[in-house]
Amino acid sequence: MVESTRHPPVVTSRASPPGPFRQDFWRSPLRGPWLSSLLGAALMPLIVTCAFTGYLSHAAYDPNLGHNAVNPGGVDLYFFRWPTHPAWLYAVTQGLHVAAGVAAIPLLLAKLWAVIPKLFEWPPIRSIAHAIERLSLALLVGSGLFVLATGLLNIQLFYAWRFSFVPVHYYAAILFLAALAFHVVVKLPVARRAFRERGVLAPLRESLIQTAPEPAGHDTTAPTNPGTPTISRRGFVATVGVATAGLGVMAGAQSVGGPLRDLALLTPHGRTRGSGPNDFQINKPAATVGVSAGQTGPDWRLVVMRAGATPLSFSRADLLGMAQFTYDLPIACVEGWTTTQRWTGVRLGDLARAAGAGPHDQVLVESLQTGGAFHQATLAANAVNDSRALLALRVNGVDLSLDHGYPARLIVPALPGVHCTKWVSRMTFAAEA
Ligand SMILES: Nc1nc2c(c(=O)[nH]1)N[C@H]1C(S)=C(S)[C@@H](COP(=O)(O)O)O[C@H]1N2
Ligand SMILES: [Mo]
Repeated sequence: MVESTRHPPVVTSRASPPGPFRQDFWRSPLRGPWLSSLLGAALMPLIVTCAFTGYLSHAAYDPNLGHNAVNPGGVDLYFFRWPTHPAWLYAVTQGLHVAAGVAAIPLLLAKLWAVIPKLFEWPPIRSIAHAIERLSLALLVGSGLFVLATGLLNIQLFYAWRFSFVPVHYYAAILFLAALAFHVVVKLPVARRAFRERGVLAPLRESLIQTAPEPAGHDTTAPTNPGTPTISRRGFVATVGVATAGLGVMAGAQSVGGPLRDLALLTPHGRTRGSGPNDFQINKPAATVGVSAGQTGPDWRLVVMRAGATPLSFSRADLLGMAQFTYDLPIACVEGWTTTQRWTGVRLGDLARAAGAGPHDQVLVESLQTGGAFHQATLAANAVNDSRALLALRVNGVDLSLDHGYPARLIVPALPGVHCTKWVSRMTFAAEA
């Protein structure tokens, strides 16, 4: 028998167990290198967006926020200081991160469906090269699903695990990107050939009747025993595309206001609670973190000091007696939701001067809340010195509600929501390291 070099005949090992391990088990005529390549190519811009905005998010978390930012081995991988202009910067980068990640889910599932015969290859290992390829695919798929799943659970506020989300999501993403780079290098020739032979988009012009299987061969996902198509490639790709766009819009809508906001159907912070001045999204209500009205009553004092110097103490009336400023600023959460409100309060710069802090001082802000990752935050000097950075006392013309941080909370332009500490009790200025 003469083997064709282009499509050598399928060698189904006699030892191959029945069912999915037999290549003729997988019958969809849609599967093949062209479909896998198209879905892979479509995933790339979403993955690049997630990777880039994820990196930016870690940069925005700097400086050290209660050890939440990831600085491997203490090495600062962020070669720039996160700016405080424009105020909506983090709302955009993190909104994109979450929208692109959510939009990738249907595409990734479709891609996995397209290549699933590879999972059941028999014999499982044919050579050392084959073993390396399969191991890299296991890493790629495993880390990819893990990064998406942890991200998805995080934006649903579901923390039913014991590890800390930030470093785990971060390192899994690095593993994924490394495995992806390897995969792209290995598969680029396959994709090139599929697109050259079939056209990049030409198969999308075929109707159901014209839908023919890709040629089967050794080491391909194209079926050796194709069934009759029940959907055209165009129909399949359009279905996945609509799911991708729809989920992306629903996730992205929580980063915008106005009527589009109502499209944020699948995320807990999508909708507002009512029409009152304090009825916007709440990340953690006071009761859930153990902050009570008793602690925030008339006896509450804000302690402000420069490290090592005599502490100053302010009552809420003292703070209201200082110069008040009002700005429209967003809270932009790492979970990909944003809400812009009108905040009124004291400039951080004025508190810094009152404490005798220098122009290059950072500030450690601590909350009445005792536990939890966000009971404190450190702001860099550029945030302290931004004239719109406030210790807010009021919102939309009324006192802050307890859930939004009464008696006083931080609101800082362009920083992640985690830096907007609620129920502030102490601010300590110190020179930046
Ligand atoms: N003390 C304290 N401050 C906090 C938090 C917290 O859990 N505890 N959550 C932060 C996070 S993650 C966000 S997104 C904002 C949300 O503010 P909101 O609850 O007023 O909407 O508050 C920040 N301030
Ligand atoms: Mo947040």
